[in-house]
Amino acid sequence: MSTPPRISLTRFLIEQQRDHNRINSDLRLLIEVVARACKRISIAVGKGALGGVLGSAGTENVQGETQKKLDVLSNEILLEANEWGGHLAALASEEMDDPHSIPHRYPKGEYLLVFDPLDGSSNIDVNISVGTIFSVLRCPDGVRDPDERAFLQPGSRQVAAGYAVYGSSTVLVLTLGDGVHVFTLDREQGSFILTASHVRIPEDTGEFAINMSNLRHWEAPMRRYIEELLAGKTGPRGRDFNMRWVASMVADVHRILTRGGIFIYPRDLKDASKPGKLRLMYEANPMAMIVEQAGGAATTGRKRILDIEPTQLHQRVPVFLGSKNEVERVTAYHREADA
Ligand code: AHM
Ligand code: MG
Repeated sequence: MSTPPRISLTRFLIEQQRDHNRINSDLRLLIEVVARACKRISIAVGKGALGGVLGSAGTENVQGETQKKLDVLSNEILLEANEWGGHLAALASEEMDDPHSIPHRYPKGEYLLVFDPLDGSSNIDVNISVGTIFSVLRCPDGVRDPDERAFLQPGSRQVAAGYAVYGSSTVLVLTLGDGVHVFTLDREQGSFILTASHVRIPEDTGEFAINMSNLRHWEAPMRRYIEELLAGKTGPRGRDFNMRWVASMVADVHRILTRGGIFIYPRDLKDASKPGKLRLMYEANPMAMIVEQAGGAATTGRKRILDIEPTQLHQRVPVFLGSKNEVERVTAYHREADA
């Protein structure tokens, strides 16, 4: 019996372009460059204390969160890798107040890249999985110098989305709008190898992921949903549910992609100015595209995430995503309560 060929990310992308006409050479280059940057970030994360990269950078980002050294370093790696290739019109990131223009000395391309360079950064110093999340949009026609407005497009217009998890192995998950594909980093060879194609999230699940410490701040339909899960076999659901919370969205979403589950970061009433914790453009939208492409669902509890018309680069949204039947149930509870 012959072993199946090892398909590298490079080969996968070339075949997507040549055989399926799904991407052009600029988008192929863009994905390759992001993947290369993720390899560098993976190496920096893997060195841990030996690399001198743990701890706080002593600065704050636009959302008033303290930046870790690795947040700053990962942002620089992604910027530097993507500036000069000619495939981008501009970049934006969780760690930068405003979009970053392509320096005039380099050519400009037709795509916009927006990313969370190191998601789950509260886990960096304790050796728990962190990751990178990215979303690719097209620069609107006729816009030469894109500012924040160019990025404010609904998630349904993403042309690609993905994330990397820096865990016990490094994986890169990618969608180009035709299913979800998983690549695992072969550390000896330094290349991402396709290890799962057209991944599907089971429609039913017995696992939920949420930060339970916020329970007292949740809205009524949200409490109803979780109380029913917690009641288990003897409650209205008639079966037991299990809970997992890594506090790294990339790791929690990756578990859901692998074996199902529902991930929730709901709106809470702790701070009325913040409709949720997670950011639409570089957390919710790319993850929603991936989850939908894998047969799951992603809503704010009230509407589809990918249909939101963004108003700000750093805006926050409630996030409910994963196994379809659970996401639909909790969304129905919110709609019933509103009616
Ligand atoms: P970050 O982008 O600053 O790391 O914040 C996002 C993270 C998510 O990865 C994770 O799901 C959530 O924040 C964890 O929040 P909490 O600290 O409430 O558990
Ligand atoms: Mg994040």
